[in-house]
Amino acid sequence: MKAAVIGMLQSGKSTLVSAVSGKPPVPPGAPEIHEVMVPVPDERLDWLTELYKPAKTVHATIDCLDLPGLNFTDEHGRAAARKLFGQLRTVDLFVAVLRAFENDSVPAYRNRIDPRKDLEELKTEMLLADLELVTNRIERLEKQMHKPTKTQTRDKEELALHHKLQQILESEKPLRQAALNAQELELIKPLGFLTLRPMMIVVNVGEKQVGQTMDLGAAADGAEVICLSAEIESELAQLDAESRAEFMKDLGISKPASAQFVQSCYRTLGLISFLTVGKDEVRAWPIRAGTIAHEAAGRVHSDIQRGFIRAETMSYEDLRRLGDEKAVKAAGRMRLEGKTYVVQDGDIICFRFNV
Ligand SMILES: Nc1nc2c(ncn2[C@@H]2O[C@H](COP(=O)(O)OP(=O)(O)O)[C@@H](O)[C@H]2O)c(=O)[nH]1
Ligand SMILES: [Mg+2]
Repeated sequence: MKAAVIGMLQSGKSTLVSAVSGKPPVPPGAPEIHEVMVPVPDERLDWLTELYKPAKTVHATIDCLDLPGLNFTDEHGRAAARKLFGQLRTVDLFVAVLRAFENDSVPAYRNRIDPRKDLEELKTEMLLADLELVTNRIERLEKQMHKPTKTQTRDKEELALHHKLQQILESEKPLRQAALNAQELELIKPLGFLTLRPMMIVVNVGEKQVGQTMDLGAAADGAEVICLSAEIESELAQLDAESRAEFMKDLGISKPASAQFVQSCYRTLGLISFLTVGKDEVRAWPIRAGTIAHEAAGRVHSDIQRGFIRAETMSYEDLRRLGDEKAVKAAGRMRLEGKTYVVQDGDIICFRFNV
């Protein structure tokens, strides 16, 4: 899963990515995209590691792209933003980081601290980028229409669809609100529209606003909004567990940013985790909710999917309650599931296969 962390210049993106990944921050003003793996904290893995004592424990990860800051105030900035948008057409999720913190030594974008306006500007620019894309595509397809080609039926379908998308964008709505069906989505997939992707919002608040929530009103478009101080969180991430817990209590922070951030990403993307256990490895695997056992097997290995026989499944809750696998079996709580079983969050699965 790839999440692109976007926002205006100096909104705290790199500080946030550092806080959630535990890696040192990319220096301000860096012009490149930095890919940083963010492990998904999961208490279940900690407990399972105690039980199985595996050679290694592997957390699910989210790939975060820490991006250079956006600046739409001049032509140079707009061109850079357009180029950057072009590189983000295959990400799964956008995380918009909005500045709400005061800091006299960090110049504010457009000399204002207004997360709602920054969000509106960002959304408008993403809409415009998509509108340009759809308009270009329409032009191309219309030119092609005059020539007899093998793909004419498909082109006609696509053209009609793009006219529909153009209308939606012109009415200032993101394409994720277009209620497209699976076939339509497949047709436009290669274009990678930005506003088709889900978005999650992080408001980077000042030290004194920690613990408060912020209402972004209609600007948020129903997206999930979390408020945190990237600066404080990145300092917390450097501490050992004990002093971190103490500081968090003092500051009134109930959950560290890494957990909040990842949980929001997970919810926004509709992800859950299934688990595998053994002497070699205890591991969490991220999948979309609704994934069936046969597909889940493919995540582990293509051979396992190909030779799938069944999925021996127990729930983490049962294992935790009953203590070990033997007790789970004795209690009749070990299930044999087939290919079409819909995998649940926290399922511990042992795939039986034959190749
Ligand atoms: N006071 C304060 N300063 C922050 C906060 N987050 C980031 N900064 C500062 O703002 C500057 C820009 O942060 P950075 O993470 O590099 O922003 P980016 O350009 O969005 O990646 C740095 O000097 C940070 O120390 C915050 O929550 N509070
Ligand atoms: Mg940065």
